[in-house]
Amino acid sequence: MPDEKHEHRLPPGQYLTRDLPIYHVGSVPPFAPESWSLHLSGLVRRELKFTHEEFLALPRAEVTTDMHCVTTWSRYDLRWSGVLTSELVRKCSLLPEARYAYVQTDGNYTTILRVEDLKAETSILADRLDGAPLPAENGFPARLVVPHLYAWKSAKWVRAIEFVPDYRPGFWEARGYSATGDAATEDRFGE
Ligand SMILES: Nc1nc2c(c(=O)[nH]1)N[C@H]1C(S)=C(S)[C@@H](COP(=O)(O)O)O[C@H]1N2
Ligand SMILES: [Mo]
Repeated sequence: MPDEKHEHRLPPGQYLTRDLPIYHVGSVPPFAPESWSLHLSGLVRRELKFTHEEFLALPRAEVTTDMHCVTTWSRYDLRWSGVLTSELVRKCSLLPEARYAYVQTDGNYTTILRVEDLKAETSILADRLDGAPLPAENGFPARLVVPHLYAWKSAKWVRAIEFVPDYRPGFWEARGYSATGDAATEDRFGE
């Protein structure tokens, strides 16, 4: 990779790791394909609910991105494939008042992102990693990857995204972490 990019690539306060640590609260939730669904709701013109089969039939894309955990590890060059979140946002057609996306997962984790973070071109709801199905512990069957934000915003086992007008804290945000979580500016903690 080009050397002149390197110093900007590793965000401040991070160190590089070669493996991908598994990091989550609680245990890996079971996946039941028959009852699984992905729900997009809130300030949308079209509320959408996909079965697993329907999710698999959505237009697919691939992105290669870095991951930055707020506990200071960073990992380069993870190759994700799945459905771009910009595509999901387009499909449900947001109302102008939609400013935040509140994300809920199996296992009752929650987080919140700005709508513009989901519209970013490298944000994806992934179900494959490095050419293989995503391992359960990394979020199968659908995990967010929003590479420019600290990875607590990249929720694993996503089941619902609700578009809301105002900020509301998710699991880590309620415990002092940032509403926005921008890794490049070391935006780790909330007010
Ligand atoms: N559902 C859920 N998603 C989650 C978490 C979690 O606790 N629960 N932890 C986040 C954090 S803090 C990190 S660093 C990444 C780790 O992703 P990985 O285990 O695939 O490396 O998952 C994020 N997504
Ligand atoms: Mo993390």
